[in-house]
Amino acid sequence: MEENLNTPVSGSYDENSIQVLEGLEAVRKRPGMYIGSTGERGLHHLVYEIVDNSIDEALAGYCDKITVELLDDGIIRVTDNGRGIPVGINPQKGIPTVTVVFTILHAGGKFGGGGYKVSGGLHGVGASVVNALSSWLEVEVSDGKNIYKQRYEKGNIVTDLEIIGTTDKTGTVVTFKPDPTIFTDTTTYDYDTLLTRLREQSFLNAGIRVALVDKRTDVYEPKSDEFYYEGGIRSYVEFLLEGIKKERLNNEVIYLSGEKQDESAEIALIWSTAYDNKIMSFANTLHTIDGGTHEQAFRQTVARVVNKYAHDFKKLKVDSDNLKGEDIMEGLVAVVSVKLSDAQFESQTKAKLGNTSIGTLVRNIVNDKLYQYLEEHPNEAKIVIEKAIAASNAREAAQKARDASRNKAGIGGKTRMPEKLTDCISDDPTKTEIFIVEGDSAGGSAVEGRNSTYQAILPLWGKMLNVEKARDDKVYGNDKLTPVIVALGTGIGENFDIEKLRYDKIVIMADADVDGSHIRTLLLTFFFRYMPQLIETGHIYLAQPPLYRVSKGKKHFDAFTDEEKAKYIEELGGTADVQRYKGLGEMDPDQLWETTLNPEVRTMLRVTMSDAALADETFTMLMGEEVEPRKQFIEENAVFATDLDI
Ligand code: TSJ
Repeated sequence: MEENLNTPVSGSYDENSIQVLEGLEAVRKRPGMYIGSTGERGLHHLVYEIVDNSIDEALAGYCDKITVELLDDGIIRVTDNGRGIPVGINPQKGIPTVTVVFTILHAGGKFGGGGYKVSGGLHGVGASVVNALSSWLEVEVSDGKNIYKQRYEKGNIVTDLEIIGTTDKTGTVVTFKPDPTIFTDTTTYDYDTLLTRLREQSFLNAGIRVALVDKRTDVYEPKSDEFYYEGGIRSYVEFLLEGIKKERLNNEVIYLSGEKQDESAEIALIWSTAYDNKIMSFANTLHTIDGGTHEQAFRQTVARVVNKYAHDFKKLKVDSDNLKGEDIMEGLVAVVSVKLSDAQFESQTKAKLGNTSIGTLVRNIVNDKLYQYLEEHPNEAKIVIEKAIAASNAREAAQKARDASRNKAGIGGKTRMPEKLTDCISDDPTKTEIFIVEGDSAGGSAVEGRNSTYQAILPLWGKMLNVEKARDDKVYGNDKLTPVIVALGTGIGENFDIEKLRYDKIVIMADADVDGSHIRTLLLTFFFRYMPQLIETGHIYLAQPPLYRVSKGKKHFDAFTDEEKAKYIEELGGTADVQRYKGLGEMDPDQLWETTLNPEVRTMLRVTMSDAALADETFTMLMGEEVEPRKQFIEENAVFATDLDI
């Protein structure tokens, strides 16, 4: 049949089209049934619904560019360079296929071709729903010869499918305006919401170019983004890793995949230095926010494989010990993407996958291929296991501390303070100071030398710790830190409440030697992980006991560094008596007051978040097996703090 410009492709409408209109009327009556909600989510869902069709065309291998444009007046335009929706007459309906797509409910997938086979949940309900919920919608199809166009209003056909021009290109353009009488909350699209979703789709469908262009003149500056990820979900994991700003523990993203019958699974993962995990799962490119069989299988099997490897290669101290799943998951960044023909979605939000067979597939892939990866990368395996052990120790320490801070209430509901705390007289938390002191003897001098009105002293350990003898996890894992938590009064973790802080300044007072550095690392790590707000609000300080006293006659200076010592000697005419201060434990109370406690003369360093983060890194590293590098590291990093505060 010869088709001319502006000639209807089909004749006027018969009983079929009346049926059509009835179908879409149901969508307008109960929109929530078809798109979940008529709020902001539903509004955005319209775009995804259209874009999904272009992605299907890309997956079928006929399209490599999709563009989404935001236009004024709430109008959206989606363009692809696929084959174009077929314009020929559909034999069953007697009208053009493209018209079927837009006017008959659930038309998607029912009309031949390679696309549309993946659908589930709200996905794939199709273009007709979008059409029904739009004030108007226009489709333009280029088939390499002609450009066809049809217009609809509220789902009703208002123009026949007409040829409006000629072209040597192929593709589909759909332009629509969501109906404000349906989307009563808002008809304003959020650029970033669309951006996130389109980026996600680009990751999950490697090699497709997706552009988002904001052309609205009324509200925003014009802006645009374009995605193209050759690496697929590997790129996704890299992207997530960048987002959390943590270091990687594996050299590269681990990629596992497999398929069986009509099911396939792809997994990309990497461990990082983060304390939580980020595991994103997808079924047929839909984000399964509530997880499901595929995600659960992944989590369980990663834990099982790491444990099995740790046992097989004797990486755990006690044979019977198993690392907990949550500790193995710490720092894990992963994307699990499965494809299956008959996806079953559970839960209210339809965002949880229910198919059991896909769980089996994921389990088999992770069991075989992750184990193999660990075998082939023993250094990475070691780091992953050490990280899990560190997580386990930290978790246990936190639990103990939490228990301690819950059981602390004494008579009359007043908190019973730790026995070792010598408190100050004032209870004005804007003026008081607490010195956390290393060792009992230093504690004794500090108690005598302090200003008892506003300075409290808490000795931490009975005797100095020896780095080589006391494993960090032992120190960290027992309840030695409980008195600190109780004395501060704030509680820790999610129970932390800065309003309950009992002191203005929390001063860590330890020697400038290896043991002192060790204690600073432990305390800073603890504050960083469980009371970061104390650091953020500038309450944590490091006392700076001087290293030398430089004196000549009646004049004397305290020097905190070798450079300072040299400077003072110079100032005193080139010769002076130099006395090296011994440890805090050997200072008498007056000396301690004069050099370290007295606000008039002392030097203290206020700890910043980056200091504490560094301590935390150090700590994680200290969890390692070998003593020598640990000791060396401590010596090289004996000083942490920066901001001077006198
Ligand atoms: F469905 C829709 F209207 F929402 C929509 C579909 C919107 C947009 C922007 C694009 C598309 C779309 C559909 N792009 N490409 C296609 N391809 C087909 O519909 C198509 C073309 C040819 C054949 C074939 O078997 O020859 C099969 C199909 C499914």
